[in-house]
Amino acid sequence: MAGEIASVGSVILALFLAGYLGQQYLPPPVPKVLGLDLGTTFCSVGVFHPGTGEVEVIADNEGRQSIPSLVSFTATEVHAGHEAQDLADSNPQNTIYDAKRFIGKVFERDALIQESGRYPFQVVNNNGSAEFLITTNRTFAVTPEFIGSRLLLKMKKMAEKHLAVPIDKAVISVPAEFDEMQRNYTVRAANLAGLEILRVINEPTAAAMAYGLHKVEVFNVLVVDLGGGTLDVSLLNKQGGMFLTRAMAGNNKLGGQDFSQRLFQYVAERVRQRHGIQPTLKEDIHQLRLAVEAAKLNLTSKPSVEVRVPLHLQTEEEKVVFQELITRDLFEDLNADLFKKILAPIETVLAEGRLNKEDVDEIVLVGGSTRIPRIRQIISEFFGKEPNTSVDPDLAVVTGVAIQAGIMGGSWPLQVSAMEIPNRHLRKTNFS
Ligand SMILES: *[C@@H]1O[C@H](CO)[C@@H](O)[C@H](O)[C@H]1NC(C)=O
Ligand SMILES: *[C@@H]1O[C@H](CO)[C@@H](O)[C@H](O)[C@H]1NC(C)=O
Ligand SMILES: *[C@@H]1O[C@H](CO)[C@@H](O)[C@H](O)[C@H]1NC(C)=O
Ligand SMILES: *[C@@H]1O[C@H](CO)[C@@H](O)[C@H](O)[C@H]1NC(C)=O
Ligand SMILES: CC(=O)N[C@H]1CO[C@H](CO)[C@@H](O)[C@@H]1O
Repeated sequence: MAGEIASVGSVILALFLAGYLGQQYLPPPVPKVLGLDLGTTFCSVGVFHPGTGEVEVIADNEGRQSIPSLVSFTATEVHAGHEAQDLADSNPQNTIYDAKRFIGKVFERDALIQESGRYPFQVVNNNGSAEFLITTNRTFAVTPEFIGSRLLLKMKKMAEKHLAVPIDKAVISVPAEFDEMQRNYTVRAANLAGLEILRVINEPTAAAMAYGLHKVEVFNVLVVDLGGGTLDVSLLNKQGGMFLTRAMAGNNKLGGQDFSQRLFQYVAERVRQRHGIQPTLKEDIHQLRLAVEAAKLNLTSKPSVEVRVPLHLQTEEEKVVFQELITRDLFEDLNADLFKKILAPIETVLAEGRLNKEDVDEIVLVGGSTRIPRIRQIISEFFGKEPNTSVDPDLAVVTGVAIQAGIMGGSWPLQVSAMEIPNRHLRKTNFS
């Protein structure tokens, strides 16, 4: 008996020692909180690694660090991200995108009808809130927050698979202009995905944090976010180490899609001049749009690109090859008036914040369209200084959210929990 007790005691002692010694050889601590960027067109998830102090934006099996914000319903399954995008052409009425534009919003009756006209899926009015009508082998309505939850669930699973631990806590970003209800419904989307939200932070604040601006001496930060369809400009003020949004302005009808459209119109006209016929076949238009999009992206790094597109035009069997050299100068000329529109909201936030442009300490660029060299030039000429561009503009927000997640997870040297002072009385000025 005494022997047994002694051996139990030594087992406990051995376990204790193993635990103690093991601590020194333990793998680095694993992130406990996710950073989520639930964007209108793309979503990303990142974590802060306490061991290395680095942010990692988590990639899927194919190395992609963002998933498209699409959810597609079939009779048997709900698909999110790239899988949903693959179904968009064959299942357009059940493939929902842009759900973020509807989340937590109460619409006037006419506004909702106007909104819904532009989508291939059906938007229905549930007492002022939008819902999407899905028809597979049965018909049902889903809410914008349900769509959000499927995207968040997908990212949660990507992160858990990559880190090999379950995670049920997160920080999430929202547009600075989101009101309390939109924030609440975004949190609800995360809750539906099995995530507890520790903090909601504004996207421009997150972008500023991605550049480490929470750690350096700056007072005024201007964030320009130019995405596929919208421009958002925010003026942030740092007070006692925390960011306060001082002013917001934007243009919700200006973005990369508009720049592509100008190039598309030009290319379509060149097809007509060369081949005597306007491209009207669906397949031709699709191919031209893909080529225009690729050319636009390439013109960011090259002064010119050769576009080559086989087209049917009219003839059923034979294709003609449309070929054209597109220069960056041409692309800039086609969009000159649109590019100039970027300055109006910038001037507005400076005026509302009662600042001169010289008072802006740092300029942060977010969104894929800020890669366009001419846009960077317009901004740097206006301020007489270079914007901060070292972080990938598509990943700046998720990077900052992951830093905030690291802070919330306690893996931060500073004893702080928040980087933002909420501003409930702010209104956004919209040009468009
Ligand atoms: C719809 O189709 C799926 C798979 O084919 C089936 O499991 C389900 O029972 C069907 N539902 C209805 C309402 O017919
Ligand atoms: C519809 O919304 C209004 C205000 O937003 C609310 O007072 C009312 O109870 C709602 N009705 C239903 C049926 O949910
Ligand atoms: C948002 O959620 C909070 C906490 O759950 C609640 O107190 C508040 O009333 C909600 N606000 C709106 C506008 O839904
Ligand atoms: C542009 O770049 C992509 C890859 O980044 C490439 O596949 C494509 O052929 C390039 N050229 C044009 C004319 O778009
Ligand atoms: C032009 C530029 O890169 N500016 C700043 C970007 O942000 C860092 C802070 O992390 C500054 O030190 C750079 O000067």
